[in-house]
Amino acid sequence: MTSLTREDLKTEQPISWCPGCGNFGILRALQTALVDLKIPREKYLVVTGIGCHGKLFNYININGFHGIHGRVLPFATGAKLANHDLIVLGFAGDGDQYDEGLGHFPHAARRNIDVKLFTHDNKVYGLTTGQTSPTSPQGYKSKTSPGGAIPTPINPLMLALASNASFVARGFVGDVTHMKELMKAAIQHKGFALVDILQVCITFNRAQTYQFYRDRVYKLEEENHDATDLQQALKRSRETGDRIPIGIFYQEERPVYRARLPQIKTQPLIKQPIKPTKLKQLLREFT
Ligand SMILES: Cc1ncc(C[n+]2csc(CCOP(=O)(O)OP(=O)(O)O)c2C)c(N)n1
Ligand SMILES: [Mg+2]
Repeated sequence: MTSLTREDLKTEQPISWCPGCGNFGILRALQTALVDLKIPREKYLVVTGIGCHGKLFNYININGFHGIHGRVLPFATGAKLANHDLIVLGFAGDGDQYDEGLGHFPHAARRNIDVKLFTHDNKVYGLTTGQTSPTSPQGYKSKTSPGGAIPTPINPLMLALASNASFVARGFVGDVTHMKELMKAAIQHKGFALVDILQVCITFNRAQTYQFYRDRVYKLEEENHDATDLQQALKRSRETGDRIPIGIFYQEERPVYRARLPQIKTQPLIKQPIKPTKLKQLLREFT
């Protein structure tokens, strides 16, 4: 199959996200990005974490792996190294990626593992009913921080830039067409790509609403941003107040991790013949 339609990408699973959830925008952007790219669907692998975002696995008719909490990047990395012909798309939550899975994040970025990471950054633990997350703003009130969150939030874009990520972007669920273009750019980028998505949780996060973001977001490409300039990218990534930039902050060409692995230079690992180890010989050697 060479071309896909949105219908091809739908599944029969009833969608259980709350009506108005920002995840609908992410699903729609993904469907339309894949339709636009005209790449056969068997080329893709979707890997999701645990949380409301993880249900995306059930709603997109693409081969997938619904992993465990915080482990999108290890699974995605393993899949990519085993079969580098796959285009590996990871979908993680803010809790999932920037709390439970935080340790994996800078390493995937600095290795330039060729996976695309889309984070549903709703600034709240959605599925477990609204606890404060690592990206919740300081002072954020929830059942786990009734007096207001004490720590400052993690800034995923600064973290990605400081970890030498070769593609760093931010999208907003209130602008699906723009987000779709970011997804396409990330998928076409050779190397690790982060698209942190401002996703609205209408049920538990009553602070970062659609209107909150509509009043603040602006597009980098409309302000002469130079995405090859790391200093500019860092400066823009620090803007978090009344003006919140969306778009591509930074992009650079750098060899991907697997290109430096001699074992898989000629063909993917899964296509290589299995040479059974001579067990007896090994046992003799090590006993
Ligand atoms: C190891 C582990 N710890 C905790 C949980 C419980 N848990 C399930 S979903 C979730 C929060 C998900 O929040 P986030 O990643 O932001 O996703 P969202 O629901 O907001 O999309 C937690 C803590 C779990 N499933 N596994
Ligand atoms: Mg969340």
